[in-house]
Amino acid sequence: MKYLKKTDPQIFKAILGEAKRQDEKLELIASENFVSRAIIEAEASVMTNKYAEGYPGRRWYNGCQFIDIAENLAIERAKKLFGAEHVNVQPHSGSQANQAVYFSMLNVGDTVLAMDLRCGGHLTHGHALNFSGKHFNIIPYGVDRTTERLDYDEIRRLAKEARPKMILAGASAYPRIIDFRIFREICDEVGAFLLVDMAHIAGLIACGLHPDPVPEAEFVTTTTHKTLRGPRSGMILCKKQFAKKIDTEVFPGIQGGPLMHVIAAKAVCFKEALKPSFKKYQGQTIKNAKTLSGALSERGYRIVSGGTDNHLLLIDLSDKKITGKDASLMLDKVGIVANKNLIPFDKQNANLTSGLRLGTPALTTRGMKEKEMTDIAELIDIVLRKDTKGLDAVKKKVKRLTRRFPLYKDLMKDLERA
Ligand code: DSN
Repeated sequence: MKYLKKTDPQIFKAILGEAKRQDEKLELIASENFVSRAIIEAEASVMTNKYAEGYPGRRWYNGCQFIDIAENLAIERAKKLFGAEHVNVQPHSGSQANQAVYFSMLNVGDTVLAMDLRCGGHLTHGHALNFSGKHFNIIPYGVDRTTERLDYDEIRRLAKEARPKMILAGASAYPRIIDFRIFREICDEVGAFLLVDMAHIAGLIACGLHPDPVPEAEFVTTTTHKTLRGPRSGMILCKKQFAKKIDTEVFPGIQGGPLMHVIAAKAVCFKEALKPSFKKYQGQTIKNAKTLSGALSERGYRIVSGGTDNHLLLIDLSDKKITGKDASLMLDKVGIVANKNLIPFDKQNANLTSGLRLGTPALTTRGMKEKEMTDIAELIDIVLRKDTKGLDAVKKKVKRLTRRFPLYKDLMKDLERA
């Protein structure tokens, strides 16, 4: 980064600071991960210079022969990874992927059944201030009050009552398996089409470690940077019959020029995800989440729904006299990064929350396993118990752990050398 350092020392310093922060902290935000150096190289490449409005072989600008190679590779690899009939790799984000499906298939005012944000859904699943909540009639479904799991009978009942045009399955903070086949059946019963937003669990699905939505849904959207461990971006998979509709909605419908450096990086991500080692990684991510959940539960924390089947868990702090907001701030001070999160039927508002969401994708990428998860549960417990005498020891342990599992060793050296 010697050019950057010379041209813009302030930005160079910020990047160095961020690299150090990532290296020195325990990252437990469930939606974050660390990409490979290969992905960083593809994303920080000259492909950022090229305008390529259109699709491979039919662009509005000339000079797209190498761009087409990258986009075609991304498409073919994604198709293979997920067994999809058609893939659009151009959405800049998961939100835009969802937006493209809404606007290509629905009219403003149409009814959509989607998971309530307060029970684990996402902003684009109907939040009042989001395009979804502003333009569509959203009927939210939640989880069962006792099991804190999806209640498919209730979802069916709501669907029969509301007759939605689209049902949206998928979540941002739901630790259990989602049965996409039942969603398909409900859609067929009421004449709706199914959109599955698999952003959080895409990596698990790619490896067969979570039931597959692709055969069940007309549309499957995802981000590419969570469990999938690629660059920050989005993607849409759909049945062949909707290919033209969805492509036209992405461009020129809601986007202009695709970000070709990001698409090249997505292609690298999909190549990495097709390797057998990726399945091992996803399996370890789940084992780590289960271990972390079990260890916290043994220490007296109530885990929403009693545990986890995937990469994340939610701690209910309402009996600990501490909000999710305060818990996350206290943890951050000792180098443990996690986010506050609403839990089902939360009595707190979204700014405070009673919950803390923890995820294991990032730490698993660093090579951490069950033993480290048990140790981290102890550290979290010391902080949340407000054992102020123990805090220095926790900070030291975080340092020791992050040193034992260094991140981007060469990158850190390169940055410091620059
Ligand atoms: N903001 C993401 C998350 O943290 O789950 C969802 O897009």
